Amino acid sequence: MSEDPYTLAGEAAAALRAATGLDTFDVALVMGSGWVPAADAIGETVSEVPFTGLPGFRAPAVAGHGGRIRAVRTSAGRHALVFLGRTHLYEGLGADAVVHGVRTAAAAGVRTLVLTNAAGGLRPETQNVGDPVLISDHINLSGASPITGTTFLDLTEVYSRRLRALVREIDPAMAEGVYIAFRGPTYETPAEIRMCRTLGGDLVGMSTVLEAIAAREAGLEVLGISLVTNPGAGLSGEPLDHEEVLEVGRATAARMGVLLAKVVDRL
Ligand code: 6GU
Repeated sequence: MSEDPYTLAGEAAAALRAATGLDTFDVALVMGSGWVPAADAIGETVSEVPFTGLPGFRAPAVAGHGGRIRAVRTSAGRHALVFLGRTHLYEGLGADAVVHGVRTAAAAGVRTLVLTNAAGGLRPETQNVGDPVLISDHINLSGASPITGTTFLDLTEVYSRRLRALVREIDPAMAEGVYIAFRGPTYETPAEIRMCRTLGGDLVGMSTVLEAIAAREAGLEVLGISLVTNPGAGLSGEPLDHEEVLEVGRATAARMGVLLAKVVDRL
């Protein structure tokens, strides 16, 4: 196995092609925890490959983040790679491990990446539990970057205007907001949530931003959608509970899947 992360992603893409019998893929979707019903709604499963069978992938550490890649054929005949589970920075494996799936998807021919996540809502328009919110931009407070060496990368339009407009055609009422990412695994303090609101954040979470950066480096067009699973700490008076985050994901994944299926077929 290679040490260079881009070479390693090329090896994983070759293994993925061999395992699925498919040569190239139109789109990849990274799903939040326990989103199997969403994946089911995208289309017919061609094959499923566990992360453990591919170079550079590790089985995710947190319960509910089951790690595998599903190759899907949509009703319109598109081929999608659906990542069920992802590596988070809080697992301590580093930024390259976090974005390995995105680099693998790019090496497998994907040109469009859909990133989903479970997030805390920070404003009235982004605090309805179970609602999807379009990510318009991000603030990376994770302290990490997947871009190493001397590469400068423009991030003026990380989350594609074109793809956001396309989602808006499907659901004109969907809220849009800025996603702030922390390293985790702690949820924020109420003071940090107040800081996020002051900074212009609408959503808060522990994923997505490094993957979006790696995708832009690879030239992919990126769509980001958060599923609001709870208000940020201190906004509701209730403590935050990972089980509750997973439960909201499970309860609303099918609805997210119907939306994502429409998006994929209109790309
Ligand atoms: Cl409130 N914070 C973070 N960092 N991640 C979350 C969340 C909050 N809710 C769901 N995921």
